[in-house]
Amino acid sequence: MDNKWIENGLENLRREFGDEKVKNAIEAVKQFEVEIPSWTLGPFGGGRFGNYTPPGYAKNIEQKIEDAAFIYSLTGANRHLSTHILWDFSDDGMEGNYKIAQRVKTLCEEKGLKLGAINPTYFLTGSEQGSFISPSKETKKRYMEQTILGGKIAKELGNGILSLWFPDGSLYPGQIDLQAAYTEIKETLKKVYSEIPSDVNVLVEYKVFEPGTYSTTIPDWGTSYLLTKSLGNNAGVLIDLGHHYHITNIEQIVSMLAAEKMRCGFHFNTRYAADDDHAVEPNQEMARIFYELVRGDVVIGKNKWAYMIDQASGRENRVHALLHSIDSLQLSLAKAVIVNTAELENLRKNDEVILVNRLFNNAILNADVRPIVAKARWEKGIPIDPVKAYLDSGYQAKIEGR
Ligand code: PSV
Ligand code: MN
Repeated sequence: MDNKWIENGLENLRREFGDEKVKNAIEAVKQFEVEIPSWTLGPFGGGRFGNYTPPGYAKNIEQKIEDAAFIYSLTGANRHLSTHILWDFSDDGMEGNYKIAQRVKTLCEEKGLKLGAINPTYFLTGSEQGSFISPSKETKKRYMEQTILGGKIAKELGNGILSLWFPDGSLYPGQIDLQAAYTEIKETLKKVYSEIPSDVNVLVEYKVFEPGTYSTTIPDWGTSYLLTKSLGNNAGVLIDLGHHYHITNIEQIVSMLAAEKMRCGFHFNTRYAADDDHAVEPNQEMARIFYELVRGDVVIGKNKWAYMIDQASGRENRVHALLHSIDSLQLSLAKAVIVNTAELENLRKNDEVILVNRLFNNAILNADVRPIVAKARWEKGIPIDPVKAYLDSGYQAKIEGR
């Protein structure tokens, strides 16, 4: 990848998609921001393969921040670090602690990072019967308090984003009262929302299974939508790619939420079987999702949604996998931006069913947009190939000695 390769590539793309589209794609890639989660850098996801954890994984919050800052120095895209309250801001894994959050914020700032989305942790000790639907009053109270604390941290120390994912659900038909569970989570959410600063963007994530195998209390985007609508204007749906049944048209979910002008969020990853949480690949589905995000004008600018990579690298080195994911997201974004929308409209008007699909896929599937992403990086003054820069840097050997 040298300058000549970039310029020749850009020339080909300009010829096919036009100067304006290519310029816009470079700009979009430069501006796109995505958070990485602290827990992906740590031992999270281990336990399989005889407790194998990839060499060099971060053993404490300082190391997580060090790795995130290294990734940021190569990508310029992940200024914010997303944190989980009971993993990152707790002494005992039971309660959150504001003072620890303050310390983590300071540590982030010392490395040029910022605190990103705050995630209350509802799925550790004591959550076997759920969190907000737990029959144990103490458990439920503890989780409600943690949520309110999360709202305060998001507002005062973070970037105003609070992401909620609940493990509530059931394993067997008849185990819980499904209607009561829905009502309980709805009413409890309303109570905590009223105590969260009104400008905090509260995102409610859904998941069709896990840990519930028969039911989860918030199984799909419709449920999330109903719940967040009942809360207020600053609540929105959080989509995670791996949380759907197979073949779900996820980009259509994006299109509807964008059309509703809801402030939402997206957790990126790749899945083959279920919620695999693999690193992001630049596949067609991802590019189609980005097409709808771009179409909804929620990727950059004042209406942008909250974006995070939610992956757990079981085999692959953490830093390597996250760099690969950011690269994949930028490629997918570039493909989405260069779609020839004017010609798409013309073909639609003429009901050219096949031609419209071919035109769409010229960008989404066939275009080599690597020169766009490389140019964006070159203009930002960062390595044009961050994965190679990491491999050449000796950073992996360094962290394996930590
Ligand atoms: C749940 O599977 C999830 O997607 C939620 O976003 C959690 O916060 C995250 O993964 C980590 O467990
Ligand atoms: Mn998620």
